[in-house]
Amino acid sequence: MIGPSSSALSHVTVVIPVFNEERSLPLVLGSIPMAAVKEILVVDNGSTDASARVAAQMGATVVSERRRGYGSACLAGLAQLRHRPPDIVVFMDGDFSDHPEELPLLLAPIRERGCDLVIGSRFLGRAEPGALLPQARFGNRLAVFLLRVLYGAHFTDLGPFRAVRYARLMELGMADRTFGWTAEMQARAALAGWKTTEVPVSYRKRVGVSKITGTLGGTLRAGAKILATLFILRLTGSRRGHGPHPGPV
Ligand SMILES: Nc1nc2c(ncn2[C@@H]2O[C@H](COP(=O)(O)OP(=O)(O)O)[C@@H](O)[C@H]2O)c(=O)[nH]1
Ligand SMILES: [Mg+2]
Repeated sequence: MIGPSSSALSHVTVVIPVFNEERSLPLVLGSIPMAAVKEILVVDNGSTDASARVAAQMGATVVSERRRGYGSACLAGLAQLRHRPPDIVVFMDGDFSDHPEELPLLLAPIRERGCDLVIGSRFLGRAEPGALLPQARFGNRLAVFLLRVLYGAHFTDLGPFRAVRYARLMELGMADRTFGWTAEMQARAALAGWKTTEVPVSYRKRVGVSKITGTLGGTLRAGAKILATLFILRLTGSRRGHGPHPGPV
């Protein structure tokens, strides 16, 4: 059933990992182009604010994942979809940094050019001044450099706004439970020989305070995790690998 010509690839589900985003979620959910989307899954990762209630009120399906971490939340969202598999899953953050109305730009290369994964690049697009902190820019640059030299993969960003074929993603063996998730997906996609591309997307200052790149601890932890993910996967990953992840899940 996989392949650009075997279906219209019309079933699109959005997955939004969320930790305490009650203020931004209404804006995010309110600007997703619903004509292009069948379901929105908000994965509440133990929020102590009203994120889950706000999401449910606005018509999203709320999944609760107690194990903390960005990757944990994304994995929980994917697992939830097992019984109603979409053709395409779109990830975006819950902080209203991404521009959800740009979602159709991410779908087009999958539908029209048979791509498996489309990254929304904030570096090819327009990032509002101050939206990407210097440490985030530096970290991204280093990560995409490593993706190029270690994996031969050409990306300009590890952006959170991305579209991917769901069935393919489930075969990829994604395992990272924290902020290595985005880099892991791109590295595994390269190892598996996926057809990938990027489209320019816009990016603005988040609503509320950054929990990751806005703090020293968060930046160091996320940076270290991304680098470790890229090096370890290069050493352990299989070039052909559509198979399961060789390491612990
Ligand atoms: N699931 C999950 N998501 C998180 C966690 N921490 C932050 N996020 C989400 O990850 C996204 C990025 O976090 P953010 O604070 O904006 O970091 P920044 O983009 O580096 O400034 C947002 O949608 C957050 O809600 C966490 O521990 N678990
Ligand atoms: Mg953010």
